[in-house]
Amino acid sequence: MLTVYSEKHKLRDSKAEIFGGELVPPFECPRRAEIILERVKTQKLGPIISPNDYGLDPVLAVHDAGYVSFLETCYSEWKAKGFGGEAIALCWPTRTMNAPQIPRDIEGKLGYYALAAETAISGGTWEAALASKDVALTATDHVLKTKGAAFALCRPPGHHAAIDQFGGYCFLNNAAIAAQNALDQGLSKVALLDVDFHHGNGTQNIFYTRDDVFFLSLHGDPMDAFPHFLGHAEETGIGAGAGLTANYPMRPGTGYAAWKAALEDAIARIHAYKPDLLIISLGVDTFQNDPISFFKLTSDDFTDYGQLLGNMGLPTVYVMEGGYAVDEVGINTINVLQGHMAAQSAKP
Ligand code: OKP
Ligand code: ZN
Repeated sequence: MLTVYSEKHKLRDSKAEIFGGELVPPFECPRRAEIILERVKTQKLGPIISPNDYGLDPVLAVHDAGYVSFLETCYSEWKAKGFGGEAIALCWPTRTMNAPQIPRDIEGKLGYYALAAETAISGGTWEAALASKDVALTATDHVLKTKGAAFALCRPPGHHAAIDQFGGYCFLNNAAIAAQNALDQGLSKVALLDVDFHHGNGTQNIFYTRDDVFFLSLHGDPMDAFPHFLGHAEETGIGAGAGLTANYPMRPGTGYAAWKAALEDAIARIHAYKPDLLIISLGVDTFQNDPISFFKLTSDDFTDYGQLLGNMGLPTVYVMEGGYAVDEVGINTINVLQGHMAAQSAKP
C-alpha cells in the first residue's frame, strides 16, 4: 500500500496543551508521525511519496473563507498584540452571550473560531496543516487512479475541524477536504467512516445536510467524552442528508466484541449506500492503553478490523487522525493497513 507523508508535519510543534488544569506537553506531538513512518518502513508496507501542492481551493470548498484567513494570520496577530506564548482561546460566544459580530481583536477571534481550549496555535501550525491536507489529497488522487488503497499519514489530524472552527488538535478537515475533492472530480457518492475514539464532529458538521457523503462514526459516548456536545445516536442528518449520518456512541470500557458489532452494522450500511469511494478517518486511540480514551482494543484487534475494511472491496483512503499511546501508535496503525492488505490479497 502506498503511503503519503510530508516532513512538514514537524512544523506543528506546539509546546502547551491545557489538560487537567495544567499546561502539559501536547499529546498530539511530532513523534507520533515519526513512529508511524518508522513502522511503515520496517514492515515494508510499500512506497512512500511526498504530497503535491493543491493550494487553497480544495480547502475553501469545505471551510469558511474567514476561518481560513483567521488560521493563516492568527499567530502573527497574537504576537503583534505583544503576547509571548502560543495562541489559546479563553472566551467564547456562549449560550447567553452570542451576538453575531466576529470580533476584531485576536482574543475575540480565537473564541469565535475555537471549539475547545486545549489546542494552541503556534508558529508553523498553519504550514503543517496545509501540508497535511495535501497528504490526504495526494493519497486520494492515487486511489482514484488505481481503485486500490492508500495511506495518508496526516498530521495534524482533521476530524474535529468544522466548517469554521478548530479544536481537538485539528485545523483543516483533511478527510472532508479529500472527500469533497473526489466529488469535484466527478464521483457521485463517498462514504466517510470515522473509527477514531472521538466523534468526528467537524466532518459531521460539514456534510450533515448533504446526500453525496455518508458519514458514520464509532466513538466514546459524548455524554462521557470529548467533544462532549455532538455524536449522539439521534443525530442522523437533515434535509437531503436525512439518514446519511450514523453515530455509534459507546460507553467507557467498551471492548472489541461490542466495537466490532458496531463496525459490522456500519459496514452493512455503507454497502447499502453503494459509494464510489471509502475514506477512513483512522484514529488508533481506541487502543486499551491510550492515555486520553476509554475503549479496550488490543493490537491484534486492529489487524482484525483492517481485514473487515479490506473485505469491503472499495477504493479506500486511510486518513490518519488520533492515537496517543505513542509507543504502540505505529504498530496499531500499520496493523489496520496490513489487515486490509491481507483481505485484499485473499480475494480470488
Ligand atoms: C483528537 B483526536 C481528555 C481531553 C481531550 C481533546 C482530545 C482531542 C482528540 N480528557 N481533549 O480525535 O484524536
Ligand atoms: Zn481521537
